[in-house]
Amino acid sequence: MDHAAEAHRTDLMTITRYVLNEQSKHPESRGDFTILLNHIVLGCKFVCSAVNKAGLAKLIGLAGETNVQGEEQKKLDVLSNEVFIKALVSSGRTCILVSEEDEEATFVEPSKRGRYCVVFDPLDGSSNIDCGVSIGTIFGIYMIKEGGEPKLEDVLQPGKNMLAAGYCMYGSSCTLVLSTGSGVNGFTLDPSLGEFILTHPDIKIPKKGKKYSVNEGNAKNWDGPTAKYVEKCKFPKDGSPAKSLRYIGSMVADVHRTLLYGGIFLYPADKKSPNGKLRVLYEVFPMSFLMEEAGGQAFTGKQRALDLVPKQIHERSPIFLGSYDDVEEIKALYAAEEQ
Ligand code: FBP
Repeated sequence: MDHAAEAHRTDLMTITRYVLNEQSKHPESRGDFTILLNHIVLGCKFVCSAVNKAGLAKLIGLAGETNVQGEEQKKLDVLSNEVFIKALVSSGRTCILVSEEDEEATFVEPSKRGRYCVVFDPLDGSSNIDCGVSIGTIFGIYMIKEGGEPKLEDVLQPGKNMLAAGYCMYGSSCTLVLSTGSGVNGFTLDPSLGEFILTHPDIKIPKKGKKYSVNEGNAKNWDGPTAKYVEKCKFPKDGSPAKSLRYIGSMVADVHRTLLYGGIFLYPADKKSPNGKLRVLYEVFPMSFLMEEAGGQAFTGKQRALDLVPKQIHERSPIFLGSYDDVEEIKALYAAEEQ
């Protein structure tokens, strides 16, 4: 018997054990973050099981309501949002919740309040729900000042002030990718144990990639630098091989592939959507936080994405994120445009 392999196989690094280890590095910590994260993990497990059995449980299709973005809500959108709101409030560690599905921020009642603000997209990639293509949950965590009365400004902060961010992808396997500000780690749900096990330790995105990910259907509305960049991906003039296009249409899935394989994901502004499509607080910021923690970059076309200061909770922003060198190329094209 290969005892080393056996020892490794039986030495289960669950996400809770991982976060407790991280917590032990902060003697001042009271364990609140670990408790909060466990409630987020519970929400992800619930949504994972609901997504897996959606077709069987009649959870496919529309809920008959429209969200603040003017999008028709899917049954799974509404269910996921409800599960996360209840899990986060019942953690007793949150004070403000911002969800893609709710017009207003939720201020937790004082008796159940804690110091964390959670911004989240309960189910990202709605257009792919009914056809069983990978979708996900995205979240970011801020903390309010000690003893402060929670106010909206506590979430309208630059992304660089986030304490932690992550996403959970519901695909061929269920993978939760998390950063608490010291690197990025991926955990895969072992359905037989009901536990997220560390499978992708210390993820580092390759410095340069062979793939680009964008909805080319919007090409006619793109600005100069974006059009030039995608042209360069397809027809490089420096003798390097052309990049391959990969676009799933679920940000979680497209960013997950980009994080592991390298390359670039972009949802630029265009004449139709002058501020792009993706939302700053619960899509752009968490993914940019993870990308920088993994050695990549995230750029808005004007600035470092994490330096943005949102003015309202559902604000949108263009985004270019991925391998360091690939994002450098698009930054150079925008800089040239400025001159
Ligand atoms: P929601 O599904 O949560 O609204 O997210 C937006 C999203 O689906 C992203 O996941 C994805 O990257 C993008 O929109 C796809 O947009 P498009 O269909 O315009 O390419």
